[in-house]
Amino acid sequence: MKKTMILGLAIATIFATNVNASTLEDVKKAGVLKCGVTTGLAGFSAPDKDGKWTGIDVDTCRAVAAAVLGDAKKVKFNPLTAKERFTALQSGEIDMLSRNTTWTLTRDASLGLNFAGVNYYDGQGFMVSKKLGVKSVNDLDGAAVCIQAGTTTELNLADYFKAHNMKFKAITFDTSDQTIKGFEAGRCDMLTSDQSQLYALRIKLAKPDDAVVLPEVISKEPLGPVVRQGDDQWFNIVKWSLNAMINAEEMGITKANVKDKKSSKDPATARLMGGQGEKLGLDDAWSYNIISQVGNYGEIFEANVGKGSPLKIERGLNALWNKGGIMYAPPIR
Ligand SMILES: N[C@@H](CCC(=O)N[C@@H](CS)C(=O)NCC(=O)O)C(=O)O
Repeated sequence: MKKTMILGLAIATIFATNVNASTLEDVKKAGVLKCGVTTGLAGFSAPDKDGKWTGIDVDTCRAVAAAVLGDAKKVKFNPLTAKERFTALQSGEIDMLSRNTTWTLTRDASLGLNFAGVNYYDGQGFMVSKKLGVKSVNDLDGAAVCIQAGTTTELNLADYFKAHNMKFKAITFDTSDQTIKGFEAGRCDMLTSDQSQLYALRIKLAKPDDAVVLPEVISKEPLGPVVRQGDDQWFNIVKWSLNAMINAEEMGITKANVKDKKSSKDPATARLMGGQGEKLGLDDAWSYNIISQVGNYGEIFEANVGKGSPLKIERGLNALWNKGGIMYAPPIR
């Protein structure tokens, strides 16, 4: 067992007895949701110049605050590095983690944590300086690689190079800001991270066009919100807050029309609009509050990482299951 895993387990065990099992009660009492996010990654979770956080992960936190507290603004964002994120959740420092975190067996089963769904299907990619003239990662045997510590990115990189009989030298950083600066300063031949993040990082370069994203995608990175094990009610609340946004998109319920949909005669729409709160320990307005204050999944995607954002990422895998993608939520009934 790896040292970090043993540490994680030990912390999970110590805190399991101290952390109140009812996160819902804690959040209601505090009047604010403590959500763990990145230290700053455009499109996912980043503070603007006035300190206002935006991003698809930020909106996932806001959806839970809207469901639980009736107010999407009642979130305290806690910036965390990749290395810090699981300990912060295990220790009770945050109520949920929403920080481009990949769902893996090890994280789900041995850290005392539960993944509550997927809010972005990603995969690991590579970015190189255009002047290297490289077309594929397979041309990069012996390369120095800028990478962030405590990520699946590190593990996949080692797997891929081993499987292709190639060598690399990892140049490791703690934050994405340091990683991109290292790349820009020429400390490495390439930078690797989740593909979505490559686009987010590329626009931070003084000359974004001098860097190219290579075609290879070497892993599956299903990213989603995470909670502590041992609190099924809270697990359900986070899970169904996300599911409500995905179902709303599928049913054509948007921030703009949700008010009219409230009186809809369509049974499925009526169910999403009310009557299910008690099962989650919430007010019946939970899902209405999410959609009216945060929006449906398609809306948060487009605003943060899609057409309405500088990243301009296509829906791709993140399109709904009936629109060519794999984004799929169980029904609300
Ligand atoms: N999805 C991967 C990678 C997540 C990750 O932390 N990626 C970096 C690479 S850019 C990041 O988001 N950093 C943001 C920060 O430094 O706060 C994981 O869960 O391990």
